[in-house]
Amino acid sequence: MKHIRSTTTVAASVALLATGFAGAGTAQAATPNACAGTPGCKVVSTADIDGDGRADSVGFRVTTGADGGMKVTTRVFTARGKRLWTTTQTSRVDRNPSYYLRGVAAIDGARGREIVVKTDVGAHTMYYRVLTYRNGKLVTLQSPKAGYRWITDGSIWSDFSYQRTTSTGLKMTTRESIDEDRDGDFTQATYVSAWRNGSWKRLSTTKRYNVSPKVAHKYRGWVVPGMTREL
Ligand SMILES: [Ca+2]
Ligand SMILES: [Ca+2]
Repeated sequence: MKHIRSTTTVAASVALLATGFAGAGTAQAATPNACAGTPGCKVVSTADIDGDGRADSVGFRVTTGADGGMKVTTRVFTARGKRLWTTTQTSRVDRNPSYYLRGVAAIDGARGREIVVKTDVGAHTMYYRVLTYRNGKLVTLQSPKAGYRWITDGSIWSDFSYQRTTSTGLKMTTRESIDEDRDGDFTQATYVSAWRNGSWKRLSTTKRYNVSPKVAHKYRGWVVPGMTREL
C-alpha cells in the first residue's frame, strides 16, 4: 500500500514538471520582477520585450520632473536576467505608475513587444512614446509617419489613428482626418508604411478631400491587435 502511494506521488510530480508548474525552488518558476529593490516602482506588465519568447517584467516608477511634469522610468527585467531602463519626460502630473501605460503589444516587425508610454494628453489628443528593445537597450521606436512622437486623436472634427496589418507583410497605416473648416466633411491623409530591415519605409501617401464623417470616424486611436480600441 505504502509503495503504491509513493509511486503515485512521483508520477504527479513528473506531470507537474512537464507542464511547467514545478513550484517554487526551480529556476523556471522564478518570475522576474522589474521593481525588485526599487521603492515606488510598480510592475505594470509581464510580456516578452527582448524577443526571446520568454516573459519579462515591466515596471514604471514616477518621479517629479524639472518642468513640473512627471518623469516615468520604465524598468525591464528580462527572463535571462538583464536589467534595462529608460526615462520618459511627461507633461502629466499623475502619480500612479499605471496611468502612464497605454499598452504592451507587437507594433514593429522585430521580435518582442513594444511598451507604449503616455506622455501628454490634450482635449482630444493623446501623445505617446513607444519603447522597444534593440541590441540590449530600451530605445524609442520611430513612428511610421515621422519623428518619435506617436499621436492619436478623436473628436467630431478630427481622427488620428494607427492601423497594424500583417496580411500582406507588416504594414502600419497612419490616418489623419481633419475637418478644418468645420463644414462637415474631412480631409484625410493616409500614410502606408511597411517594416523593412529594422525601420518603417513609406510605401504611399494619399490625400482625399470631402471625406464623409462616417469614413473619417471609422479609424481613430490604436487599431493594433493587443491594444484596446481607444485613443
Ligand atoms: Ca523575453
Ligand atoms: Ca517588436
